[in-house]
Amino acid sequence: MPTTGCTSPDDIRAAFSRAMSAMYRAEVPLYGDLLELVADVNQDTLAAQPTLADALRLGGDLERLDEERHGAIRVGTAQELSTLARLFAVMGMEPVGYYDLSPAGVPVHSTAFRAVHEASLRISPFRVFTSLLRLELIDDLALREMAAGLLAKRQIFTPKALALIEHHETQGGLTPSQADTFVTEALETFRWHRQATVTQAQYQQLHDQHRLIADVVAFKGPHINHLTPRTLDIDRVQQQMPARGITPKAVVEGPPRRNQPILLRQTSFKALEEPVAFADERGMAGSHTARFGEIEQRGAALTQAGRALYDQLLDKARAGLGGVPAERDPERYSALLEEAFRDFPDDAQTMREQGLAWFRYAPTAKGLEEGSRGRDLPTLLQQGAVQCEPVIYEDFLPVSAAGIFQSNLGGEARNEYGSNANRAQFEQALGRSVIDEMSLYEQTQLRSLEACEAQMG
Ligand code: OOG
Ligand code: NI
Repeated sequence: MPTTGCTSPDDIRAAFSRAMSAMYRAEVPLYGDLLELVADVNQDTLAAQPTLADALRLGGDLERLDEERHGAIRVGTAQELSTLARLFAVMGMEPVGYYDLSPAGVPVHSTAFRAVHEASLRISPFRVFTSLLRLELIDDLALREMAAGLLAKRQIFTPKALALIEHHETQGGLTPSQADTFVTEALETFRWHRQATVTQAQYQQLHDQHRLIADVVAFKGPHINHLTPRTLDIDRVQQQMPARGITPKAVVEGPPRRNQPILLRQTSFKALEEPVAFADERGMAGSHTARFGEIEQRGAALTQAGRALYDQLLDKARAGLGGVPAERDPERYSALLEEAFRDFPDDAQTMREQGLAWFRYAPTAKGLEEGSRGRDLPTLLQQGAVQCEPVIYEDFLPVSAAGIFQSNLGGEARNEYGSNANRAQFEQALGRSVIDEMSLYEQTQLRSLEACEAQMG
């Protein structure tokens, strides 16, 4: 717990998320257009579906809807990653989950920094998908050394940010004015730099190895590469994007459209080609393509059993493509997905009965009046004394993330790095272990049941 007189980490995170959004909006105006579209669609959806509004209110999701966004960055060294972990800790964000992107031909592994308690998530669900470049997967030794050398020379944090991180660690918090300074200083790490740190020739070498390597290595810092607002109807946003001058990728990643949304559906607009200046005087002005926009629709967090079923059905749908990339035949992929997911129950009650999703329980007015009277949970639910809503999924999906990476790296799946998960190595770089997301959902469900018990006796 923060010392008295300190700004709570949740409030620092909320302020940081707003500051980041404002910065990105100024840097990438198309993101602002996307925000407006999402806000319009959310409003229409809530107006058309009052029960959805009620469900969101119960879960504490309604007030946070406009606050909701995630971002992504890519860093180059263990030192950068572990310092980021300390920076995010000031804002109450911890590393949750391990994602291996190597099977998709992207030489990184990742985690998501986010708040872990439902009370904190309610204040600000801001999350950052954070990837660490894996130079060890690059065969070209000379290139690997050049990249490592460039990374060793840069400092992605400002001296003031570093000092405030340390202050937070030793004093247990930041005063309001320190918190303000921290937000401003931390933001610098995520800012776009037009000026590359490499010569044009070096950039080309890095880029030819993998566009992602140039993106991580050739600049002063890990610019935020996208920010993602949460929509209540992703298909509608996808459909309306072109009319607002935004070109979406062809396929929405994740599960198909359902009555009861599950996990996470995502789509993005193509990365922009932006002017950059190289370090050599003779070097001509060039361009770099990295930053994009994304939207997401979040649904129920699944239990291990639910997730296993999801993975199985997704595999089935993808196998049906017979090696043709989904982006090349979106209609067919969408049909395959619909078909495969017929085997996933599409209503909250069945999902609950089959143990496929996590739920948050709350007594109804009737239940509060009556008390539990020794009834068990199914009876209380059936008699309307307790209500429940699925816990919202707060994390990411590796196959979807790979699809987002690829569409913005301008390529299709390559399989040159094999399947190369190495969680232990990632955690060593991070300086701590990542949290298992399932345990977090389980705790949220448990706390809601305990609260029911306490209120109903
Ligand atoms: C991250 C891509 C993954 C998501 O939402 O799954 C991602 C990146 O491009 O750095 O953002
Ligand atoms: Ni994303």
